[in-house]
Amino acid sequence: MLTLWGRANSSNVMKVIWLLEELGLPYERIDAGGNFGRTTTPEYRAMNPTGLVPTLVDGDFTLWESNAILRYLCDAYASESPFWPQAPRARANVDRWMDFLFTLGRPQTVVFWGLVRTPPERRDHAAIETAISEAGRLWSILDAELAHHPFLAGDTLTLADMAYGPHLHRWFWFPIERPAAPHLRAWYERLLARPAYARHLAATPT
Ligand SMILES: N[C@@H](CCC(=O)N[C@@H](CS)C(=O)NCC(=O)O)C(=O)O
Repeated sequence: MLTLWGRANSSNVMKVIWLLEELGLPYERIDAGGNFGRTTTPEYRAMNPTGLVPTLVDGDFTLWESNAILRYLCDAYASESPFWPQAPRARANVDRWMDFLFTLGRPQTVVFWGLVRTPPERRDHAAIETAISEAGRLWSILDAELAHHPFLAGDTLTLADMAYGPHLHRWFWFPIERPAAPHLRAWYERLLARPAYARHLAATPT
């Protein structure tokens, strides 16, 4: 049995849940991080010295870093799956988009923390506005890519879509003005049509 440590409202946990659900793998999830705590205990730190979530335990194997977990699950349990294709160029394309999330994640995190996790009286509106503008510019890069195919890395769902899934929902949920991005919106609607996405990733951000 796989065990996933991490609270269900963490974007990095959500993408792992989504993959587990898409693959139909049995797993147990243990709430940890945020208000649940548990990540400062010596037991948790022995599994994951960063004290962050998620952490995956598979028998005597423990793994942290969400993208590494996604790749491990595909390799170990679904090596023929199109989620992480084996052909070098197709795989590199998926990896490229997963890595680009580190760039987009910077302004997106400022917006998320500013609008969701910070009380209104303590918000840095100038920083939030700058981040909205930068995130919008970066999401537009995905919008342009999605003009050519229905999913981020091609014609089928891959780990690239899963990596962005939580952030995409938040982007459309934020009460902000966004640049027009029809392909991004169509992609979001396409993801919402997947039961696992609708159920686990499209809740109100908290
Ligand atoms: N690069 C790490 C980042 C993990 C991370 O930052 N997790 C956040 C939640 S999204 C966390 O643990 N925050 C502290 C907490 O929840 O207690 C990954 O992708 O797994």
